Amino acid sequence: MKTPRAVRAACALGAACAALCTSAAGGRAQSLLDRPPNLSGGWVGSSGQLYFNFMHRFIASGAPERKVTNVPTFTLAAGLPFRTLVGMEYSTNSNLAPRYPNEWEVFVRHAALQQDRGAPVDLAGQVGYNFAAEGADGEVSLARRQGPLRLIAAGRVLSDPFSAGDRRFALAGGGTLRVSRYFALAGDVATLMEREEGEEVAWSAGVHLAIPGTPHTLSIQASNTAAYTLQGLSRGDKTRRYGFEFTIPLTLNRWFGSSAERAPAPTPPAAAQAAAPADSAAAPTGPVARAGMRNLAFVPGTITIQAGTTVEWTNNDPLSHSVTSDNGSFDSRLIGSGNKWRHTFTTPGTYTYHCTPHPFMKGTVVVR
Ligand SMILES: [Cu+2]
Repeated sequence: MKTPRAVRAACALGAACAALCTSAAGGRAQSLLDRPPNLSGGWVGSSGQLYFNFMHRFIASGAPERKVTNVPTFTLAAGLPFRTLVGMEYSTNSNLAPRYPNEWEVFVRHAALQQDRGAPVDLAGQVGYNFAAEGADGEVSLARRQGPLRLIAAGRVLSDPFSAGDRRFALAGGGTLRVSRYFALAGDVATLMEREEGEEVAWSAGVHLAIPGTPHTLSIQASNTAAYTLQGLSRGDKTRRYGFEFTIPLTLNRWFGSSAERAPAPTPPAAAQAAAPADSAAAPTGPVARAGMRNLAFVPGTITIQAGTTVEWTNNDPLSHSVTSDNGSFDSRLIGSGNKWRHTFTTPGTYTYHCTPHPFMKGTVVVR
C-alpha cells in the first residue's frame, strides 16, 4: 500500500497555517444549507478556521444477508487568507482504481467572486491531486443565491485513472432550497462526458439541517457515488448509498486570536454615548445601511457610511449574535435568530466591533 506521505504533509501544513493565520476576516462556518451533498459550490470557509466534515454512507446488500457495508469519508480543510481553502478528502471503499480502495485527494480552492461580498455570483476554482487516479483534477463552479434558492453549476477536468494521459470532462449541477432557517432540501447530478460502461449519471439528494445554537449542520442523504473526491463525485454507479454528513468547524481564532483585540475596552465618556442615541427599535429618520450576520460572520465585514447613517443588522443565523463595539461605545446585547438591531453613527471614525459569544466574528464600520 502506498503511504500518502504528501497527504500527511499537506495536512500538517494546512493545520499549521490555520493556526498561524488568525486574521480578522471573521468566521464563516460551512453550512450544508448552502450546498447539496455532492457539490461544494465554492465554499472556502474563513481564514484561521479548521474544518472537519464527517460523511458516512452505507450500502445494504440484498436479502437474506442484508449485509451493511459502511463507507466513511472525511474532509479535513483549513481556511487561509484571500478566500482560499486547502484540504484533503479521504474516501474509503473507493472503486476508482483497482487495488486502491482508500482514495485520497489533496486540494486548494479559491473563491474569486462571492455574492456575500457584493458580486452577482459566487465563482470559485479548485485544483487537486488524486492519489488513486494518480493525476491532477480541477473544477470551476458558479453559484447564485436568489431568495431561498441557491443554484450551483460546475465543470470539471479529470485525469483518467484507467488509460494513461487522457483527460476527461464532467459537468455537475444542483442546488438547495431553504425551507426555513434550520432546514433545506438539496439535490444534484453530475455526469462524465462520454460515459463508459459502468459509469452512470451521479446523483444525490438530501435533507439538510442546521443544529440550533451551534455552528454545526447535518445532512441526511442518498447518492450513487462512492467517494467525495472530484473523481468520485463525477461517477455514479448502480449502488444506492444512504447516510449522513456532519460538519464540524473548529474556530482556531477563538483560541489563537490576538488577545489585545479582546481586552476589555475603557468605558467611553458619557457624551459619546449620548451622541449616538438611536439604538432603539424606533424607525430611524436618516439614511439606513443594511448589514447582517450569516454563517458566523458579519456581512459585509466592513461597511462604509456617511455620518448620520443608521446601520441595521439582521441576524440570518440559527443562533444568537451580538454587535458589540470593541471600545464599548455600543452593544446590541444578544440578537436572536431572525431579529434586527440598529445603531446610528453620528461621528466620523472607524468603529470595530465583534460578537460577544463568538469573539472571532469581527466587523468594522467606517463613518465618513
Ligand atoms: Cu455570534
